[in-house]
Amino acid sequence: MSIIEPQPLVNPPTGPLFVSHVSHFSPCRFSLVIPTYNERRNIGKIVEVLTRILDKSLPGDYELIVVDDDSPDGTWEVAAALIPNYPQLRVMRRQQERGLSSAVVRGWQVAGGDFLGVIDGDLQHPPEILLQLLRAVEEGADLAVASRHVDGGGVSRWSFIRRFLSRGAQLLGLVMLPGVLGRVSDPMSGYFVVSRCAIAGTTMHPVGYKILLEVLGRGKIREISEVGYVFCERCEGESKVTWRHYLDYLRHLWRLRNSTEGKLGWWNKFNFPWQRFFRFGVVGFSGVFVDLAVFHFLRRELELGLTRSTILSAEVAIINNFLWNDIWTFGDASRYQRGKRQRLRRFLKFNLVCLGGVVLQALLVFGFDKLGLNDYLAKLLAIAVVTLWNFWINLKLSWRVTDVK
Ligand SMILES: Nc1nc2c(ncn2[C@@H]2O[C@H](COP(=O)(O)OP(=O)(O)OP(=O)(O)O)[C@@H](O)[C@H]2O)c(=O)[nH]1
Ligand SMILES: [Mg+2]
Repeated sequence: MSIIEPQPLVNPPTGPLFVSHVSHFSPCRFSLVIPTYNERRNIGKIVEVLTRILDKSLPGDYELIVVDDDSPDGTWEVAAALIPNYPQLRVMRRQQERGLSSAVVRGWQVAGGDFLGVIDGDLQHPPEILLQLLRAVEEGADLAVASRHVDGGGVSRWSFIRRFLSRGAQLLGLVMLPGVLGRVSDPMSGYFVVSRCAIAGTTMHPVGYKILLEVLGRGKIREISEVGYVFCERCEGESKVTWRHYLDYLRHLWRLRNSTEGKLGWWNKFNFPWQRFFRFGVVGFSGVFVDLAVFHFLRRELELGLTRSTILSAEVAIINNFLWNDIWTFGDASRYQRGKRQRLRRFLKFNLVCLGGVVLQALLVFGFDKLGLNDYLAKLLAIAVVTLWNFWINLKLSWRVTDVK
């Protein structure tokens, strides 16, 4: 009869969520944290795949750290039983704390790596691109993010509601914390590698799921790289995402925004692209004339009705603005997204953002009017706010201009 020896687990650190400059644990090149909760059916597979990949490129110079929050399905136990076959594997069982983001930081706190990473334990993040992320930080990036919103990226079979919520959450973040979320195309990603020195010495205060926000908001991140990936469907186990996580996300944004570091970070990092904004304004101004000219032609020459003429002329103006913005305002970004499909997507997004702008304008005029402002002043103010909205959201969501090198 063989007796399975209980494997020693890593003690969870306590106190502030703080990664030190110099690790007190066995040094290595790369430490990858795998946060888990009820992933007993996935853990063996992911450890096997990651080990196969990392053994080839970093033999003996990496570690996998499973941080499990005392899963009722005994994930930590299953993971610990793998240790004899996987010498690079370490397992932490947390019983006093819970939560994905804090689990990641606790894992990094016991890590010995110069580069620190995180990957989901449910195989939804393709391990195949891990080496690309690692290479990017080795070549000098402070942070390398796996993104669903760049070339080669996407989601496999998300429902409309989930896509909508994900984009809505990003939009809200772009408005509340432009200098943080606007830096990458996929701030919601939970798959990335960061260099230790970029986050060392900073106390983290994450809430909920989005640890990348914390790293972007509080870390010393100068150079960023992105690698496209497709977020796969879960094959085993269940998602832990609930409505509470959306509330956590709001609390997290609010906390980051209000924290001193967050505020400083906001101003320091918020490098408003004035030149681009000027071009966007010029293009928008040209659109007014296109709109009026087409409106005149439709009404006088074709004798179309008022509503049809208004809608058609507005759409022609939108097409005019889109083309100029694509060639001129955001020409540098378009050059990297040349395909017909990509251009069509940009155009549809541009339309949607403009439509959102019209609704926003109506709401603002109504609000300013209630505050007792003169009609014309209310309209002018609303136009100014909506121009900023159109510019910023198009910059980040349609043309995806980020800090990424
Ligand atoms: N340690 C720890 N890990 C967690 C916790 N919640 C989720 N995880 C792990 O974090 C990873 C992502 O969680 P998921 O629930 O799969 O979230 P998701 O991938 O964003 O969403 P789905 O597509 O719905 O699966 C998985 O490996 C989970 O097991 C937690 O509270 N503590
Ligand atoms: Mg998942």
